[in-house]
Amino acid sequence: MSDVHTSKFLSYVLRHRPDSIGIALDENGWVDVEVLLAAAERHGKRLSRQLLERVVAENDKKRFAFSEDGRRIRASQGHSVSVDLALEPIEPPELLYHGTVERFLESIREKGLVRGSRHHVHLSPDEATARKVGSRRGKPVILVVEAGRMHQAGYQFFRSANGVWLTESVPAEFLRGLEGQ
Ligand code: HQG
Repeated sequence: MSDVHTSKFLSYVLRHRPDSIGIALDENGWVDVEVLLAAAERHGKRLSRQLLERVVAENDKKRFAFSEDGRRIRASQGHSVSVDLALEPIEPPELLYHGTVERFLESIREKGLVRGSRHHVHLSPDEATARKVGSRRGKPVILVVEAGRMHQAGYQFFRSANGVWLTESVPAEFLRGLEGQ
């Protein structure tokens, strides 16, 4: 399998549908590498430990990680299945960014940012990353999130292993447009 195909396959089974190849994730989202390789093979996807290692190391967004002992693998964020990534809440920077598109703005102004089918709302540490996230859906619109003020108000923030900031929701009062956009 190509690296891109492997990354898409891993996203699907490690974030959304482990049951589609008959595996279960543990409560922290890990699965044994040997179990994953055997299950993938049964479902017609021939992977190797070497291919997984390359995808973990080289994936553009570092979507996957091995456990410290190298025996297990998980997605670093983006799950829709229930997992506890055991992330510690940490203090966010004053400002974070969210990339979206025009057609969602009316609803975002009304409801704030909501997590939809994912566990958390995903926020970017910088404008350029937010722009890339928004571009997946069309012409990007960047929203500025007053994360420092949210944190003071008691909202929790987490940072995934690949640097994505996560929070449960962002009420509209903490959002503003990017100046000069
Ligand atoms: C929008 C990718 C209407 C929100 C990326 C977004 C990221 C609302 C979409 C990661 C809304 C959700 C996550 C509201 C939020 N009304 N629309 N109240 N609140 N939205 O894909 O942030 O490739 O679940 O603006 O790089 O786009 O998967 O979230 O457009 O890090 O590794 O609803 O996914 O990473 O879409 O992207 P998503 P996202 P991966």
